[in-house]
Amino acid sequence: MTIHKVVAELKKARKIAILTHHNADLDSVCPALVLKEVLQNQGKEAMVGAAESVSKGARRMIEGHDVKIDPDVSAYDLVVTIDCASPEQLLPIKLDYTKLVVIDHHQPGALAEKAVAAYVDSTSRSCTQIVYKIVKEFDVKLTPDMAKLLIAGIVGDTAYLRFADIEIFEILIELLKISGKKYHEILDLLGSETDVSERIAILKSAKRIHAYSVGDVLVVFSTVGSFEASVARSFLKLGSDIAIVAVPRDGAVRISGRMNWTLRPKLNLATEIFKPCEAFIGGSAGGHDAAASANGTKPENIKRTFEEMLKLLEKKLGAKAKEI
Ligand SMILES: [Mn+2]
Repeated sequence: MTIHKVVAELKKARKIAILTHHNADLDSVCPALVLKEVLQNQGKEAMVGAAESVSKGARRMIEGHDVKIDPDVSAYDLVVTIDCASPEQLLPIKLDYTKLVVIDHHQPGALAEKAVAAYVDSTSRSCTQIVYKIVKEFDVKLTPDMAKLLIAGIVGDTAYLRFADIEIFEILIELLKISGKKYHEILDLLGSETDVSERIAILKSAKRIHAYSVGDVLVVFSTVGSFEASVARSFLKLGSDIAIVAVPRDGAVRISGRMNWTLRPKLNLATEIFKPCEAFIGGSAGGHDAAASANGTKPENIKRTFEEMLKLLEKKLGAKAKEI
């Protein structure tokens, strides 16, 4: 899996659809828009689409740009997915794997396996820096708007550079110069008050918490109607070390997990806790060591899934769970 195979496919194609996952975040939709513009500059037809919706946090940053929701991509000769590991994250968009190229930084999932070309680097802190490298393979000059979008994508997936590595800082120096903006001006564009509906979701979910101590690790489980990632992050701020939040839907379930960064040497949330539960939720799981997600078709199994996850945590952490 090399970057060159992906670049070769992009250069060959004439009409390209670039797709991002449900509730598209900064690290998916911003680089997608940059890649689109670069391809258009090469005389190609290109479009960006998101499955279901674009996240609130990203909408402000991409104002004035065109992102199609659940587009029909059957007429495109190449479909590129950005920041997606599993096909469920792209539903209801129908994919033709014979035209699929995957660019991602999660643990390699079902999408990359089936694609004609894939570049998946799970050591990369953001998908945006991978797209930056791909864009560099084309003979283009980045515009201030492209630079701004790339900075936003990187900042979005590194918790405001908290998890940035040297490569990211090097890229950022170049991008900030091109953008003509000061770093705080970009942060201002990103920062927005948490919406009241999101705060209500957090409080409602807090009322439904089941909390456990597993040795000295505090774990909470809950359910919510939406904003599950934001809810899980809030529970970490409340004091838990691991927060797992499920969204039951009609015939579908999404689960989001967040873990305190300091537990990384002991535990990989995506591969050791979420992945083994795929059968219970009837779907697939993926993500990173400290942030995982799962999509499935069995909302009736949420309780069983939580029980199984707790058992796995007990095993991994070598302690019995006690309800708090
Ligand atoms: Mn990402």
